[in-house]
Amino acid sequence: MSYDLSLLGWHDGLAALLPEGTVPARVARVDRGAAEVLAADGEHQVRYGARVRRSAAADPVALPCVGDWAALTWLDEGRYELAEVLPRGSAFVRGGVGRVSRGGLSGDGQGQVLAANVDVVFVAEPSMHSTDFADLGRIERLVALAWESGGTPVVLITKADLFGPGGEDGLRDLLADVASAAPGVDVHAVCSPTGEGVALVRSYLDGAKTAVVLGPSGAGKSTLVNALAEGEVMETQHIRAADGRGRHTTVHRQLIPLSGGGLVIDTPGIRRVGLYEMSDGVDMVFSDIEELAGSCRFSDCRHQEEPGCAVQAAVESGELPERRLASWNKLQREAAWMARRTDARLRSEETRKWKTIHKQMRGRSRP
Ligand SMILES: Nc1nc2c(ncn2[C@@H]2O[C@H](COP(=O)(O)OP(=O)(O)O)[C@@H](O)[C@H]2O)c(=O)[nH]1
Ligand SMILES: [Mg+2]
Ligand SMILES: [Zn+2]
Repeated sequence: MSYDLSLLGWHDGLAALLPEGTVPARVARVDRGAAEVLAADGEHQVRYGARVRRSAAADPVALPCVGDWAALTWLDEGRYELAEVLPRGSAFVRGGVGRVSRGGLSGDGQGQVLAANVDVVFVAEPSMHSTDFADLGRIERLVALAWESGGTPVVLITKADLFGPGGEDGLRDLLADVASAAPGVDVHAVCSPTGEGVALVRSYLDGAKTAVVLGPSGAGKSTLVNALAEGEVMETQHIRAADGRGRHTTVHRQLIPLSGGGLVIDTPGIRRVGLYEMSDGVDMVFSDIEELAGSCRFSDCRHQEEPGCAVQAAVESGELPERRLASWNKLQREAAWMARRTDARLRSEETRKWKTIHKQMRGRSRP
């Protein structure tokens, strides 16, 4: 299997960055210290060179990740090595996850790159999740991260069929609610098994664009990726027929090239996405609140109990849903907290660095 690099998104701007004597390849998947890459001469399993390992040890953000463009060098022993990660056009970074600390917020201030060089971020949210409707707060959070990544968010309300026959009104209302939770963002209803909306989703990848699909587990992300790829490339969740146990769920992030160009990255459900150095993203998702805030009496209004608050007035008049102001507050606090964590980490790194230098100087001055 060989690849036409231009269908994988390779362009002249990247060619200019490629070190001499190396071969370009796109990272399709990573697995502890090794990557599966797509190159003009086929797929390869490559290990990381010394330079990559060194920079990743200093900062995990430098680790190769799915979607990266890499420079490969051919080793005498007859295999490629991943010598360098080319500068990223965009990166989807999440704060450290899995650690819940004081305040109930997760994150250790260390970012992790989920996907690189992504043009479009599909935020998949099921129209119904057991008995609950789509979670608007989760959409806001992922859309904020998407803006921050440099990609363009598009919200996909999956499993549109769950509204059932005659549910068109309910679905229309839901789409309207989602549209107001993500101003300026395209929102579409999708039902992958019937193919509804799939061609429209595919059109976002025209021109060899790269998309990542985010959303909770069970949203139908892998089913959508299979529909886009017109084949069973990703396993979807189902009860294993043989023993009736276990569910196939996506555990790896994987880049899938589509025939005719364009790529899509499938991801496991993200349970908790911390906001990492988030600033503009939150403002963009809450552009309606930002705009109202311009009419508040005080320029530093926190939209709580201040007199002349245009945001509170909009909540009272019903123009702005109360849920949305609460969500804004939550994400603002979280972003501020993340920023402080990151500052603290940078400070302690700085201190560590100086301690090492001082130790070395002392060592050297000793006779
Ligand atoms: N009713 C319905 N079920 C769907 C749809 N898309 C996916 N599913 C089912 O939802 C389950 C989870 O899908 P999967 O693609 O594995 O979700 P993922 O965890 O987001 O990758 C599977 O049993 C799918 O068959 C849909 O549009 N409608
Ligand atoms: Mg999946
Ligand atoms: Zn205000």
